This record gives sequence, structure tokens and C-alpha cells, in this order.
Amino acid sequence: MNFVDKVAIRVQAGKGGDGHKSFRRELYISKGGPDGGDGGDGGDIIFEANQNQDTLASFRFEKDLKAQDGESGGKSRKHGKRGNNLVSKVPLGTQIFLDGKLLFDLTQEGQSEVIAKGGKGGFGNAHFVSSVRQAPDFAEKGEPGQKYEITLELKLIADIALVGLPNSGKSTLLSRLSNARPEIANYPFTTLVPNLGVLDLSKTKSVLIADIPGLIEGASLGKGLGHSFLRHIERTKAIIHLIDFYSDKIVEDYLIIRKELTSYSKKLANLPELIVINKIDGVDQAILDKKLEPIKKELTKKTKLMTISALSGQNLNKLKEEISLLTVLKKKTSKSLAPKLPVIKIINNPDQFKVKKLSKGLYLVIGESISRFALRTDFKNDQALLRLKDILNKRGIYKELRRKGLKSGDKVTFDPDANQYLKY
Ligand SMILES: Nc1nc2c(ncn2[C@@H]2O[C@H](COP(=O)(O)OP(=O)(O)OP(=O)(O)O)[C@@H](O)[C@H]2O)c(=O)[nH]1
Ligand SMILES: [Mg+2]
Repeated sequence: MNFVDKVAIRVQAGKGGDGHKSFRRELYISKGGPDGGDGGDGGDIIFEANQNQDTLASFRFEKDLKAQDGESGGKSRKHGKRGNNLVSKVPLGTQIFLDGKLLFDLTQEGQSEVIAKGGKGGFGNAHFVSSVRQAPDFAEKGEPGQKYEITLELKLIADIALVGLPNSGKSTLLSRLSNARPEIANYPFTTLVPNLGVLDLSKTKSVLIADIPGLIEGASLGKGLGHSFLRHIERTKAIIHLIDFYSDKIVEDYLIIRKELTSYSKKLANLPELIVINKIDGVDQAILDKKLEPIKKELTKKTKLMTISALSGQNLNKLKEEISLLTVLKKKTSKSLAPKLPVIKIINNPDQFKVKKLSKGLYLVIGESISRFALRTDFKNDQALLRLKDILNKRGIYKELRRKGLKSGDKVTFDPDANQYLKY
């Protein structure tokens, strides 16, 4: 099956290049001025919504996305090259989740979002020259790129969804209304994944129609193909509910599908709905009227009923008019029905920090900004360590550490696994 609408993948942005440590060579001077260049930033992982893509299938074989690392800085203040971004095209309607929380919702064509940011390149030693530090003998290391395990979930953004029992003629109708050529056959569950097609209503208006695989009683309990495809109806403007005229229990057929929609979500149940009785080709009008009597009693004020033949094309122009009305209608109701999904940002103050005593004489400092400084620090270089100590002082972190009991000779770490310590 080529249609995939949910995948878990790992993304890793590029590491920042290390800053370079070097000194200008000058005639008669053993050590000239510092001239080590900065490292380049690592590349980002970017997702871009593209409407020509309609499945997440490519991610089944590509579960690890990695952007390029930045290059290290060089002598003579040479900047390292920035790592290339990795831009990955995803279908319109792709949602990106981290730990179950929605991070991004790609609902606009061409919308692109940075999913993982590349690490900043480290400063070379030329950067650290100051009035008090004439010959800095250290450079920063590049920061690691952001790394996440995310889940991608596709929720198609179609205007109209065709729903109904298997074999009711949904795919036939889609093939008549749009450019799509889905498989059609006289047995249930011909359609195994949603099909999409574009219906041109006028020069300026077109409508995206999704043919949803057939539903049966108990779909919400996993019967048949189950109800997982219903997620693709959530964002449609309206439902066309197709019913086979030749069924001898039209009302029951109708109620079965209504029940499945309702048990999936209230939102689906409340979408504008058009009931369409299909396969009326060659049927006598009197017979037709008689057969439709019972279902007319089921109609609420909101639902409309019409009859068509997807095969012969009968009443399809009328159906197109109804579709036009349904999709305009949505413009007014869409705001209340489908509020723009909020994009959750991980909010925190980067300068915040926490201090913890891990064991006797060992303390842990965590905080976005300070951890980043620590990551860029070359712990084997005394001058680099001095700079880190300076930052701890200026930010009041030493003060907090002392409050927690830090004494001379104790060790401070920024990552218990890194095996790198700052001695107080
Ligand atoms: N006579 C007649 N037959 C039709 C009409 N529409 C569809 N059919 C036939 O009904 C059968 C099922 O059509 P499909 O379009 O595959 O039905 P479906 O609803 O997509 O079925 P699933 O994909 O299995 O859910 C096919 O044999 C079609 O030729 C119609 O208007 N009149
Ligand atoms: Mg079908």
C-alpha cells in the first residue's frame, strides 16, 4: 500500500562547526594576533507543505533525517561554511507531533517550518580579543543540532468527503466528477485508502474531493477497514453520503454510517451533509418516489436529499451546484467549526537555570542558555574554562551553587553523562 498517513521519524539538525584557534604568523614575532575564524552553523531540518504529495509513504524507508554539519573555522579568520538545510516535502495537511503535542500544522501550500534547528558555530579565538584578553588561547566548540523523535500525521485538507457503505459507488462518482481515476469494481472494499480528485466548478473555483474507503457497521470498533480513515474527514467542509438505491434497507444503511460518524467525533457528526441516492439509472420515477418515502422522514432541516446516477451521469450537474453551495457555506461556518489549530511553542526563558546537588562535592547546572555555553566550551582549555566561570559569575549561578552548598574543590557539571567538570 502506498498510502501512509502516520509515521514516526527521527530528525537531527546539523552540528555547528568548531571555532578555530590560531595566531597570525609575523616576521620576527613568535606569536602574532589571534586569527582563528568562527565555525559555520549547522543546517536546519525544514518541512515544506506541497500539494502534489498525498502520502507520507516516502518516510517509511527514510526514518532518519539529518541535515549537514557546519564546517569548522580556519586560520586567517576564515569562517566555516554553513551546513546545508534539509528540506523535506510533505503533503498538505501534515501535522507534526512531539510527545503527543501538536507542534506544527502545515495547512498552506508552500508553508515551511523549521522542525529542528542547526547548532550555532563556535567562535574562533579571534572573536575573544578584548582590552583585557589580548591573546585568547581558546576557541568555542560548535553546538549540537536539535534532535527529536517526531510523529507525522496526515489529515487531508479536502473540501468534500464521499462516505458510504462499500460498493455504493463513491469511487465511480469521484471518477465522474474529477480528474481522479480510482479503481472501481463490483465488490466491497475496492478502495483501501482515500483517493483525492479535483473538481473544477468554474475557472476560478475548484473543489478537492476525497473518496473515503467504505465504512460498515462497527467500523469504530475496527470492523472492515476500521475507522482510521475518518481522520481525513475532520477538515472537510461537508460530507456527501452516498447510498445504493438497490439496497432494500436504505434507511438502515443511512443510520449505520451516521452512527459511525457520530461515534468517531461530534465534529464529524455535525458537518453539513448531503444524502445522495446513487444508481438510479433506468429506474422508474414512481418506484423511485415510493422507495424514498421512508428516508425523507429521517431528514433533519440541515440535510438535503438528492438522487443521481454516477454511471449514466444523471443529475450530476445538479450535484455540482449543491457542492458549490456546500463549499461556499463552509466559508461562513468554518471559523466556528474548525478554528485554526494553535501551534504550540515550547515556551521557556532561555536564561533560566536550575542547580542541583547530585552527590557529595558534585553539582549539576541546567538551563537552556548556560547549557549551550557549556556545550561550546572546550573543557581541556584553561582560558575557555575561565570564560565559562566568568559567565557563571555574571549570571548569579555561582551564587546559587554556593547557596546549595558548593565549596572550594567541588565539581560542577552541565551534563552528568558528558564526564566534563568545572572545578570550583
Ligand atoms: N447501475 C449503476 N451502477 C453503479 C453506479 N455507480 C456505481 N456503480 C457500480 O457499483 C459498483 C461499485 O462501485 P464503486 O465506485 O467501486 O463503489 P465504492 O463505493 O467506491 O466501493 P468501495 O470502494 O468498495 O467502498 C461498480 O460495479 C460500479 O460500476 C450507478 O450510478 N449505476
Ligand atoms: Mg471505491
